Amino acid sequence: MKFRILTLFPEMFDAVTGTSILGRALSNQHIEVSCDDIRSFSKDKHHKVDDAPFGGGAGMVMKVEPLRDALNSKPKMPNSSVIYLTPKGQTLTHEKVVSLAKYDELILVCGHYEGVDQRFIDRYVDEEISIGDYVLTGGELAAMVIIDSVSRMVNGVLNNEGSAEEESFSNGLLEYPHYTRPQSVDGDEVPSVLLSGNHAEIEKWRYRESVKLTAERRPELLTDAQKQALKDNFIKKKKRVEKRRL
Ligand code: 4HQ
Repeated sequence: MKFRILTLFPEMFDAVTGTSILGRALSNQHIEVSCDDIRSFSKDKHHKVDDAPFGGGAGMVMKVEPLRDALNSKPKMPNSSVIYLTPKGQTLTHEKVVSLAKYDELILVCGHYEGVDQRFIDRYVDEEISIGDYVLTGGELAAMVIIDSVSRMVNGVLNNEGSAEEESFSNGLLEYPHYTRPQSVDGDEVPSVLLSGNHAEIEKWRYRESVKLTAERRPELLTDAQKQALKDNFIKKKKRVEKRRL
């Protein structure tokens, strides 16, 4: 997977290229990250990349020509998508991350100020993506979220092959809790089932914990079958309590 970034701040991307998993993915050539500095494509004597909005109002708008020339400075790969990061875009989800991982190249356009001239978006952008309902100072952090989340879906990037599948959202549920040594810390114990060595019981326990946590925090993620299973379990427990009382 190749990530090509159009940005006014290429140095910000050192944050993702240096770190553990992505650093290794880069050296293994599972992924590739390159930046094109939009400012270097300005033909203006002051390297201007923005201008005041037509119609008036606060802030500045990024000009079409430097963005267009930065984009056209290298050929696109055949299976590539041009993405503009903006709060107006489709919200990023696990499903969206998985579908983006099918491309060979993602070209990530990072805007600043009030955003970019609409004519650049209309002519060159394939899709607009938002990483959430809040406002950033620029698209760079959003682009890094795309790079990070999409990279871990690329074959070979995670060394532990199972771990992309087992985590939150891959099965549509929030993750079960994790524990490691020591078995007891400040009087707080690891749930005993995890020490039992009974893998079928451990798997059942983890699945139930996932469903319980999802019901508490994100009930909208549960399927009808999972909600029904929770109810049935609740009824069974109530019946057991009633039996004990008799
Ligand atoms: N911005 N998800 C404004 C975002 C953003 C988001 C990027 C701020 C674009 C012009 N991008 N610039 N939320 O807030 O992707």
